[in-house]
Amino acid sequence: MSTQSTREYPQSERDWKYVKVEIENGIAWVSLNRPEKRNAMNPPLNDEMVEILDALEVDESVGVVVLTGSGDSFSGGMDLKEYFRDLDDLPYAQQIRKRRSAWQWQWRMLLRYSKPTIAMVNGWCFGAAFTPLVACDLAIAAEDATFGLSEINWAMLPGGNVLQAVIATMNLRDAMYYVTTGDPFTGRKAMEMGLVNEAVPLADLKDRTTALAQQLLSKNPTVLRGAKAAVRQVKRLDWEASDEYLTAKNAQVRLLDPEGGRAAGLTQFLDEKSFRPGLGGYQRNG
Ligand code: ACO
Ligand code: V55
Repeated sequence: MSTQSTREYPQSERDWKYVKVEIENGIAWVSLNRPEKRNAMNPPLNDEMVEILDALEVDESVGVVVLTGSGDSFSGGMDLKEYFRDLDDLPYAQQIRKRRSAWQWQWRMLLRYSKPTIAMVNGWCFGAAFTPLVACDLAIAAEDATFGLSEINWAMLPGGNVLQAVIATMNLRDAMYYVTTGDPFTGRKAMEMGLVNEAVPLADLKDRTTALAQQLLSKNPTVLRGAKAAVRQVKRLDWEASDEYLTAKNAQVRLLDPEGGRAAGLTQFLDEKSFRPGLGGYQRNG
């Protein structure tokens, strides 16, 4: 345990080779950092991302994680040489080992992450980049960013759970169209289809993402963690199971919340009359 830092895992900000991590005012800016290869994801980048997400999850100085890319690209997808061609020549067990670290961070870890995550799509977003994009809770794109499900042009179908991510966000007609044609589309179109929350001019992208991250930082983290987990789970449950789950989840959140946010909110509304949800005014810990 370090004596200079209260952080349990200060290595989250260490010098990574293929990823840049900057922590500022509670926001961890995680940039895929191979701009000369348009941030294509190769096996060592994937290994680093597993370690980084693991470290940031327990880093007390971090409340929100933003995933983005260095230079003019979010990510050009899997590295066609190092992840596909080079792995084809390895024994199957070794291929699986390398593929697992891709899947591990791109959807397994992000889908169940205990802190809110925002994908900030600054530029090119192709193929396997859709998986972490959708596995992040929220997404904001530059309106002129270019998206594409280009797998069809490599005589592949969107594996690595790319298609699962597509179907979780886009409707069947749009999914089928872009998977079969491989046509590129803009950030604006991505917003219209519900693949991202918002599309803004590139010049405003970082400010808008920062404002959204700050809004999330102002919420009760225990409740936020429960709410985002519930959004993912309820989608897969029927009405009876989801009612049971939500009742249990609310009880869990109430028990775990060190701030006692539920009682505080009710007091502000019912007794102090200082908070009206439609008018704002709620003070955390108030
Ligand atoms: N895999 C491997 N290398 C890549 C990838 C990739 N996915 N994307 C870009 N690169 C490399 C290029 O080969 C080039 O390398 P070099 O400088 O050693 O020749 C370098 O990155 C720069 O790329 P350019 O194509 O020169 O850059 P440009 O700005 O003209 O175009 C673009 C960017 C549009 C992203 C283009 O690189 C591209 O189409 N990349 C492939 C995108 C793709 O189809 N990805 C999906 C792969 S399938 C999957 O993810 C499952
Ligand atoms: C893709 C991604 C994969 C994979 C196979 O289409 C195909 C993209 C992230 O891993 O193993």
